Amino acid sequence: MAMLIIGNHVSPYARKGFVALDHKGGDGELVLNDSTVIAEYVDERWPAPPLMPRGAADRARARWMEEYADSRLGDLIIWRLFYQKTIVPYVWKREPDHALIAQVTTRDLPEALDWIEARAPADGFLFDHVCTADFTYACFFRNASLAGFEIDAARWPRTAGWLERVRAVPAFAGTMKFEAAIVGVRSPDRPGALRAAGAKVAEQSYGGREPHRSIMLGDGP
Ligand SMILES: N[C@@H](CCC(=O)N[C@@H](CS)C(=O)NCC(=O)O)C(=O)O
Repeated sequence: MAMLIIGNHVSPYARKGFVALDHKGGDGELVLNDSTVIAEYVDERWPAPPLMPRGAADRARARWMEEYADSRLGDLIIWRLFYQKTIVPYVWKREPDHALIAQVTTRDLPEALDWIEARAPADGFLFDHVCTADFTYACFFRNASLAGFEIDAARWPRTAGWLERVRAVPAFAGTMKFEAAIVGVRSPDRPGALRAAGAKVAEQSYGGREPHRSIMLGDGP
């Protein structure tokens, strides 16, 4: 099994790729772009255990659930909340936009969680076995947690219970030690920190020594 994933476990998109690969029990050298493309490739290339449900209708539903998370939760959790709570103060050394943080945590994310709660499984996973779509939600809410937002289990019990089950899947749980090794660590020191934590890290680093302006937001120092 041969794949090289460029990224680290603090990105929900990169984490999705690592989890998909670890769920199959592999590692390697092939370069692809986009977490959805990577997870689907991994699933097609190494079919067991499956990362998509069986049946065309469920597979279409799984892709929509994943897409909602990648776009809507990506916008709310990564580009607004995580960006304002971590990148702006600690990387750019600027005062975060507190009004934007308040809007996301008190209005936008609760609305998204109401949408998710209506679709979250009462037990088990979204489909009959854990799939990329389940992992994707756990990835985004892991970043919400790193940015200080936890799911209120009294208000969204199905979502909270479901994501707890997803986090316990070994491929996902296994990412925690790598995340812990790099949170707060500067980019040039991350390969060493990851190796010390037992991760397989490529010889060549694709990370720059200094942070660059966000391509996605057109924002920087
Ligand atoms: N659709 C892409 C999104 C990947 C993405 O946006 N990653 C963020 C990090 S979480 C990034 O590359 N940001 C770089 C930037 O803002 O310049 C995927 O699913 O892999």
